[in-house]
Amino acid sequence: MRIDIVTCQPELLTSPFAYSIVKRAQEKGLAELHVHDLRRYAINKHGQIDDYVFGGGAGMVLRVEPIAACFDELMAQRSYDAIIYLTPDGETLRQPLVNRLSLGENLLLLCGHYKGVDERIRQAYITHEVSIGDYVLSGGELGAAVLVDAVVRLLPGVLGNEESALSDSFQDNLLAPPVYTRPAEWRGHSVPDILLSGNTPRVEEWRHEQALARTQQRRPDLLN
Ligand code: 6GU
Repeated sequence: MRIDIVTCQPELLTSPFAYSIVKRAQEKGLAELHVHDLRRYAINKHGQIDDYVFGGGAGMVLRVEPIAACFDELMAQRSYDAIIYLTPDGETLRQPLVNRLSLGENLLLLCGHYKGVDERIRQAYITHEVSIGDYVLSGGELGAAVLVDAVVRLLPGVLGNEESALSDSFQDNLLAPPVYTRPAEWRGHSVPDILLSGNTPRVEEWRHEQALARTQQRRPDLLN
């Protein structure tokens, strides 16, 4: 999968992709990430990309021309399965949407900033508007990093068998069960006996019960 990310703060998107699973996915050639600095498409030599909001009010809005110039250049080179605008008024990102996006070949992400982008960009180019939760961030970059991480780890070959995404919380609408490692006893707190029993079917049964109980307690909304 190739993911292009258009932003006016490219520095915010360097470290999120330089570690761990997303880094490994790139090294294996399973994900190709490209961050594009909107400033390179500025309308004048002062590097202008935004402007005052028509009708008055505080804050600046990203102008159409830099975004259109950048998008047109990218879209002339390949077709995109989704063109996603990261914005607090978008659809809340949940696992089913992540799963669907992970099936694409090329994704194009646009990070909003300040008061947002000119509405005409949304109408002309954007196929999906995505929020990562009900709070306001300074820009779409952290949302883009979250989306990329969630999508890339699902690409075939990225996770090893033992880290398989199939056992993730949310993949089956259940939270993950508790896990333990050595030592079997710590400050008087011991690991549940069943996990030391070697009885795999009973362990799986216990994990399912724990997942259900935890979901019932913490996220009953997931059980409908
Ligand atoms: Cl994607 N962007 C911004 N600016 N704020 C957000 C968000 C995104 N998701 C939640 N809040």
